[in-house]
Amino acid sequence: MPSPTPARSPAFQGLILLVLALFGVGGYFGWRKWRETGWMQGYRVVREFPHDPSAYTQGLVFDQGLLHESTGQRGSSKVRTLELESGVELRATHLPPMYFGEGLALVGERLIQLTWQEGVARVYDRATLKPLDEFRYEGEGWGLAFDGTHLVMSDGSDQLIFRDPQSFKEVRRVRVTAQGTPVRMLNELEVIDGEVWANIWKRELLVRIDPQTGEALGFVDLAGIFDHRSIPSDDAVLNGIAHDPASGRLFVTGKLWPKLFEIEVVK
Ligand SMILES: [Ca+2]
Repeated sequence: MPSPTPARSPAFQGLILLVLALFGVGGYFGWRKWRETGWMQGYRVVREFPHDPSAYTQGLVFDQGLLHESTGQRGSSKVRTLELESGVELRATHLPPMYFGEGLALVGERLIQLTWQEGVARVYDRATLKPLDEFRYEGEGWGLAFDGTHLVMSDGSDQLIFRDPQSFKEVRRVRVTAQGTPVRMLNELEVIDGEVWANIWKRELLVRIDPQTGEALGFVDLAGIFDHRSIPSDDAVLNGIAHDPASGRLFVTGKLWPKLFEIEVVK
């Protein structure tokens, strides 16, 4: 029979709070230092586009002037293709109600969509969104991107998992660190000029990652990009990065956000 858990004394609880506070203060000064060294970059909004405020965005991919988006929530998850300028949905395929859609990547003529806790990646035809195939994997699915050779996947931890795009088998994985500190809660992903960019869950922050070593190359602070007073939901967080390599344009949005932003990264 397990022994009862001893009650925590007020002094013990005070000690825990003090330790947490000291960690918080240390993080604040680390953050300031990063800004001063230019390791933390800012942004400028170039254009705003409409975005369906019912879309619980989990994956975003730019494709020749269109966007493909994966949305979550069991019972309403989809993969859909949108017109960038209007946000109008051109095509959509609903997921079976037990699936919670997550990251999305384009590999040739196929779109690959993760599910959160179902261990299934679904494969669709890029042009029609017709389901073609499925892969199985272990663990949670969060973000997905394609670097031209491998799929890159996040699972909410500090790890990036690289997979073969034909078999979905794991090839390797790296831990993401910023000056030795793990960067956790990596969520939606994008490969940009050989770097992996991730947005961090519940933060308006992008991290730029060296895919070979997992080292953070820098951060982009998106604080203030979206006025959260318009959508008073804790779920309405930044989640969605898409890049057009031809023009260099960069797009971001969030779950339930009524806007999608084209941004420029600035010093
Ligand atoms: Ca993306």
